[in-house]
Amino acid sequence: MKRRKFIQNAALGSVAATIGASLIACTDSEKKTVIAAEDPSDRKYPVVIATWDVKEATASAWQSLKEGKSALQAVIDGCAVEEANADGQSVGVGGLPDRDGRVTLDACVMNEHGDYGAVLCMENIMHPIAVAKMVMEDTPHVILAGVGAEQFAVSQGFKRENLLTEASKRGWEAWKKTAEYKPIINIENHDTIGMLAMDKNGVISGGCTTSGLAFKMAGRVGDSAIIGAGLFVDNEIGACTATGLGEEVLKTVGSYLVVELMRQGKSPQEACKEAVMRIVNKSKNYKDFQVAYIAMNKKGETGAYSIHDGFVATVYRDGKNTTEVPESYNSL
Ligand code: SD4
Repeated sequence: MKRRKFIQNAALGSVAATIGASLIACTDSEKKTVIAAEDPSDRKYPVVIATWDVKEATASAWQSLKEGKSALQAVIDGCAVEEANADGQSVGVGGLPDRDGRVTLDACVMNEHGDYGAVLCMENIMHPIAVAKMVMEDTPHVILAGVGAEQFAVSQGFKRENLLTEASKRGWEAWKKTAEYKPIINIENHDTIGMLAMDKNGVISGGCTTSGLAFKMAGRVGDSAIIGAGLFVDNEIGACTATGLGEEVLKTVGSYLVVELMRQGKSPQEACKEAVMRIVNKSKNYKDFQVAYIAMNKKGETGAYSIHDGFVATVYRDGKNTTEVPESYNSL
């Protein structure tokens, strides 16, 4: 497939820069005025964007938006498609296990109010993203981990099930022969699902769900469910979510960084690129791992950037569900 720039329109970039500059100089109430005063023809929403080639997931989210459900519910419905897909070996059922053979899941959500809920290292529950929403809405906490998260899920009516499929078990048994821990770049071209949705009123929410890195140490938690790392939503500015080697995303608080860069006037694509470059510039071994960000701003413009080729994003906009090939730093 011919590589093309994800969203790169010089005119849009300069408009974004102008708006960003005005936002920096504005008070909070003025910020809302700036956004509300935008020309409606400039709006690029409703829109859904997700990491990797997950057209069924984005279609489900789009359908939910069409039915008038909230952006948050759309994200949960979209991510649930991949959580239930036993063929996907990095999310939900079928996820590759840790080195002890346990499938442990991380997931989180953020809504337009900046509320956040997450589950970490949870076993035996197929839909961690739905549990994360309940943590956000129905508990006094924002994160539940391990056995406590599982118990909470069961108390909310989720059923316990075995998430280790025969295929993933075989993968684990094959891995044990060498037991060499080496995260693979762009594993199976389908990975952690991070999803951002903006409804027809410009309201943004996001979610991220994963089984984490295959053959990780027991108890390992990555970026996906950690606010500011795997996901960040600021309804006044935009949102970002990540995929790839979570340790690197965590150390640079990647998704928060992308949103803050958009606040300063960068387009989603420029902001994703700068956040990726922070990692590239700090890590001598960036050639050995992948990190990718996807983002949207308050106008519904989207962008993405990855360290290596091979990352794709799925965007549903104007009734069209398309796989986009973002720019990357380093062609493999
Ligand atoms: C993690 N970021 O647990 C996740 C895994 C992932 O592509 O996205 N892999 O570190």
